[in-house]
Amino acid sequence: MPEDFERMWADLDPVGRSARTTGYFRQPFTSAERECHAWFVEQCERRGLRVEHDGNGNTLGWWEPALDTGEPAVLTGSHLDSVVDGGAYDGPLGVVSALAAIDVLRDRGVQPGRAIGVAVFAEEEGSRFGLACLGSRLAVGTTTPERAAELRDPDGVALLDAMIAAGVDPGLGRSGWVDRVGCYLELHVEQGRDLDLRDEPVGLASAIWPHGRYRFDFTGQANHAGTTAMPDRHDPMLTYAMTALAANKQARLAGARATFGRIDVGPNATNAVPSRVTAWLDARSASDEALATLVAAIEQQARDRAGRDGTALELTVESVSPAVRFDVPLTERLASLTDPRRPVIPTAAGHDAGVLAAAGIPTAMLFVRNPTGVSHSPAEHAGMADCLLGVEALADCLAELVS
Ligand code: HGY
Ligand code: MN
Ligand code: MN
Repeated sequence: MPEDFERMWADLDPVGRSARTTGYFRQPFTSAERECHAWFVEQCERRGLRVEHDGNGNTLGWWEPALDTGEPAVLTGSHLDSVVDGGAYDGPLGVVSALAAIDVLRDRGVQPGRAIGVAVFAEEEGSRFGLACLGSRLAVGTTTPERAAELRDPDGVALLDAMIAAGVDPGLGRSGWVDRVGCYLELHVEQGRDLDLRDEPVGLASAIWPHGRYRFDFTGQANHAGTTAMPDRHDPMLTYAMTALAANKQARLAGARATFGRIDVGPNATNAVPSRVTAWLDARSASDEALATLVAAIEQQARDRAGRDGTALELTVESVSPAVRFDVPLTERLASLTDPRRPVIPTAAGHDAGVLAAAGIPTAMLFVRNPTGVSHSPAEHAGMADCLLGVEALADCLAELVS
C-alpha cells in the first residue's frame, strides 16, 4: 500500500508546480487543475470506481457494492485546486489518501454493504472566482446557479465560460449524489501545529471557526507623486495602509485573525498617487458574534481614516461562513476507534466538509500532522510516515462506517 500512495503522490507532484517558487498554481478550470481531475478519473477507472461529473466541476468516483442494499453512501475526498503558489498537501492529501484507503480496504477483504464515494470538489480555495468551496456549495445548494453565474475571475472571465473552455459541461445546481450520501469524512493536512504539539500523527476536527471575505474599495484622487504636496493629497493607499494596521491590531486584541493578502491598485504607477485601492480582508473569529464585532471595528476605523484622508470607502461582504460544529456522535465514534482515543481539535481553516456539515450531512474530518503548521505556502509539508498513518486511519474509519 505505501507504494501505491507514494506512486500517486509522485504522479501529482509536478502538475501545476512552479519551478521558480516550487509552489502550486492549480486554479479551477485551468489546465493544471483539470489535469489533476483527469488523473483522478484515471485512478478511479484503474480501481473500477464509477466516475461521475456533477456539472459543478466536481468529480466523484463510486465504489458500489454488487448488491445495492439501498443504504446511504459514505463519502470521502477533498479538493485538488490550490491557492495561488500553494502547498502540495492542502487538498491532494485527502484525495490521494481516499484512493489509498480504498486499496487498503480491498487488501483487507472488506466488502462494503453500501457505496463508498470519493469526491474531488472544485474551487475549494476560491482562488480564482473568489467564493471558497464553490463546487461543494453548488452541489448542496447553498450557492445558487444564478449567484455562481455572476462570478468573474480577476481577468473578467465568467465562471461558465471558464468551465466550458476547460472542457467541463456545466450543469450548475444541486447535485443528485447529495441525496444518496449518509455521511461525509474528509482527511486533510492540519493547517496548524496542534497535533505536533500533542505529538500525535492523526486527529479529528471538532469545529471550524466562522470566517468571511470582505472587499474594501478605497477611492481617492489620482495625482502627481512629485508636485502634489502631502497635505493636498486624497491618497487611498494611505487609507488602506491604516486600515491594514487597524485590522491587525483589532485581531490581536480579540484573539482573532485578520488578513489583507490580496490588493489591487489603480493605476499602479510608481510616480502617481493612486486613484483607487481594492483590498480583500479575510477575517476569522471563534464565534459568529466575535467575527461580526471584529469586522465592524475594522470597518469603523477604515471609515474614520477615510474621513481624515478625504477618500471614500465601499465595503462589500463577499462571503461569510458561520461556525460549523462537526457531527458529535460521528466524531466520537471515529475518535474512539483507537485507544487512547484520537484528539479532537478545532480549526480556523475552511473546508468542503464545513459546507456539507452546514447542509445537514453528518460530517467529520481527520487531520494529519503538519510539523511546522505552515499552509497556503510552498513550504507546507507532512511526513510520509504520518501520511501513511492517515491512510490507515481513514481506512479504519471507512470500514467502521460501512460495517
Ligand atoms: O481558506 C481556508 O481556510 C481554506 O484553506 N480554503
Ligand atoms: Mn483545503
Ligand atoms: Mn486551503
